[in-house]
Amino acid sequence: MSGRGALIVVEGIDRSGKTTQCAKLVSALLSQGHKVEVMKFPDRTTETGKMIDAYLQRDQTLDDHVVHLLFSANRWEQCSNMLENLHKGVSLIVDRYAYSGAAYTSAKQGFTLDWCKNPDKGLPDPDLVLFLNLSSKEAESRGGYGEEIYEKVEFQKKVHNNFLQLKSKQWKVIDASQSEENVHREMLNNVNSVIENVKGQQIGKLWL
Ligand code: 2DT
Repeated sequence: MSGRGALIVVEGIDRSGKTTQCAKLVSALLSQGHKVEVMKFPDRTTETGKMIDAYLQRDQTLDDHVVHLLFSANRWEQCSNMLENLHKGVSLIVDRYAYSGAAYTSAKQGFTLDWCKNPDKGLPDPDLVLFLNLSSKEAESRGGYGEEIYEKVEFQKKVHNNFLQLKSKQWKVIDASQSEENVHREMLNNVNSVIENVKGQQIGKLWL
């Protein structure tokens, strides 16, 4: 049966394995014959993405509110493209989404989760959020964080707590400390059933 594609988001703190798992998921789905595309936020190639990249690499100082709104704008830029693909029956595997937006900014002083969620309200609502759950300590032990602005264990700990506050009914929490293959299998099982189930369903609006 044809129908719309599923919007699948993969979330987690830095080093939880998102990018590796997204790639494995896409190749497994393609070999099963599904139409699928992978996306990543921030998309560092657009104008907003270049500003975000400069900020993350500490080449440019920006007000924290501005950074937050840039991350959100970077998603809205892709909104019509995402809807078009979903309606064409293409499933999207998205490496980070608005949950990262809210979880990271609200780990900064003076930001509430509620304020952080606002600019992303109305984006396409994911059919499934796979949260790769790993403590900040375990993540750090995977070879240490890099040089970017958020890559500090104390900050990641706050981000992890914030993510858990954003859990909703579409979330599946995956134990990311398992072997790469076990994480993959668990993710693929969840994705396969969601792709089948959403075919006749409308696309919702996030946080509305
Ligand atoms: P990557 O290491 O995955 O490229 O992410 N971030 C991401 C935010 O602060 N807000 C957002 O909306 C998104 C999508 C997480 C780069 C960093 O950007 C953070 C890590």
